[in-house]
Amino acid sequence: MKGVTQRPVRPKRTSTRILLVEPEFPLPTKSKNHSNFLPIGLLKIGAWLEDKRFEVELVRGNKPEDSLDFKPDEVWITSLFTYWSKYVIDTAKHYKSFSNKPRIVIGGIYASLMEEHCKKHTGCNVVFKGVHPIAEQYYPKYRLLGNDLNYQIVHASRGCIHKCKFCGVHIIESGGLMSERSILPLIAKPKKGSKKICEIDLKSNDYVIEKKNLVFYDNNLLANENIESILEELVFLKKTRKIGWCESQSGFDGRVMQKKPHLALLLKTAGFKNPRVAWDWGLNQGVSIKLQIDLLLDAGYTSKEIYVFMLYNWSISFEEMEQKRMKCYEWKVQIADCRFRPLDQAYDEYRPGKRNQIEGYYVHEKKGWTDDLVKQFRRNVRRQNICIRHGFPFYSRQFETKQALKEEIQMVKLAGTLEEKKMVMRVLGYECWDPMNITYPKTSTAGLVSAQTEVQEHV
Ligand code: B12
Ligand code: SF4
Repeated sequence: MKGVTQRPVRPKRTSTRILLVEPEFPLPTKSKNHSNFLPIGLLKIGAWLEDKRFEVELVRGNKPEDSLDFKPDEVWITSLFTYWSKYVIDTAKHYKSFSNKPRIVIGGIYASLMEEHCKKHTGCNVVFKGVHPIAEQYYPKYRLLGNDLNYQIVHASRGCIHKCKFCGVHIIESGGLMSERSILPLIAKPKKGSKKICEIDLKSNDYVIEKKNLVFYDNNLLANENIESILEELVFLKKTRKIGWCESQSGFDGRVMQKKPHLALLLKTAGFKNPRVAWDWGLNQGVSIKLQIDLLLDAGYTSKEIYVFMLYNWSISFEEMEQKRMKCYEWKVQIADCRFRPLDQAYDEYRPGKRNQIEGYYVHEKKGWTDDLVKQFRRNVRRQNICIRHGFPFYSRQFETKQALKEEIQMVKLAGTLEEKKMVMRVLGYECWDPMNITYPKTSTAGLVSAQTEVQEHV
């Protein structure tokens, strides 16, 4: 399609001023500039363009023409989840209407997964698909954000060794697995007058790491071919207090960890917090998930620090998801629930508080999911995570919202067995949800879908 390219897009020769824009995505205010949401792609593009002497400014959302410091010749917009396409479309239309008709370029995740949709609905000049090879060489220009962060985002690899059916990584980062060799060039800068960063010895004092905490955006960090040496570098930096904590936004690939069990201890010693493993397939994967959790426990993590990613509203039935949830309760680990959306889903109007939501978001009806079941599973996970975090044997809304009196809570605490506690709760007239039961929505026709599922794992 004309106007869609995978070749590294550049500004036009005649352009001098480039506006970088992150659309006004619906993020809770506290998430802005938080490790979860940062326009990292634009920060690298900004570093590259400034290096090439373009005038660059980064803004969020749709700024009125007269509020900007300059009249942009080009507007480069980033995109994120496909189901947030409307924010990108709205932003593109806004800047397209500027009096000097700037050239509009769009890249990022939605642009890479739904390039034709993006071209058609935004009316932009160029849709760029994938990772930008020139911008990739640059250290992100955090200064463009205008505030001081104590963490930085790192990609120690691109791509992945797997091709899971529900995942878009093989399209967005289509070159297969690309592993970085060393962490230092990715996170540090040479001191003035020192050698190039790639020539600097880790044990020397010739470099500085300005942002001490590291948030990894790798799809599959442990699959990196050099993962041992990278983790050993991190262990050294941690021990010498040159870095603080590390966190991987994606889960750790438990299959890799089972093959290389020593990685768990390296992760812990390198300062990785809140480790997550993914349990996307059936209940029969439970034995292996438990082994992975045990490796993390042996490495020194507590069970409630560990999260299990679980994809739901997908090819695993509600009943089987509930059984998986209860396994996590037995193991006392928390669940990070991920609601499935197809890779070409251009909208998501999911409303957690609304019952019988007929439309507005994707429901995987093929496997028996309904709006009620989706919302019930979410609710069950939330209540269970509260139980795990606080060590409660059951969940009660009256306890959570502090409606119960201190004396009543004390009465429940003093009751010996779980059954006795439940009885006291009944007498008090309070809700008492036991995580160890499959919990259907009140209106459900439960049990219609088989509990065990055979799924095709790869595309
Ligand atoms: C880290 C990550 C997260 C993090 C943070 C996301 C973020 N950035 O804010 C967290 C943990 C929050 C997260 C959550 C989820 N995620 Co996620 N996540 C990712 C991951 C691994 C990286 C995303 C990212 O930020 N990359 C950084 C990008 C934008 O920057 P960059 O790569 O350095 O940018 C380069 C290029 O993109 C390009 N570029 C970027 N912008 C621009 C602009 C221009 C003009 C140009 C020319 C180039 C360009 O050039 C840059 C330099 O090379 C991706 C997988 C992937 N590899 O993309 C999944 C991914 C985006 N996530 C996905 C999903 C499904 C989710 C969840 C919905 C999971 C769930 N069900 O709960 C949740 C959603 C949360 C929500 N609020 O709705 C899907 C999205 C699918 C879709 N339909 O859009 C992906 C693609 C993974 C998958 N399964 O396929 N995620
Ligand atoms: S392991 Fe993760 S990143 Fe790799 S293909 Fe599967 S879901 Fe995507």
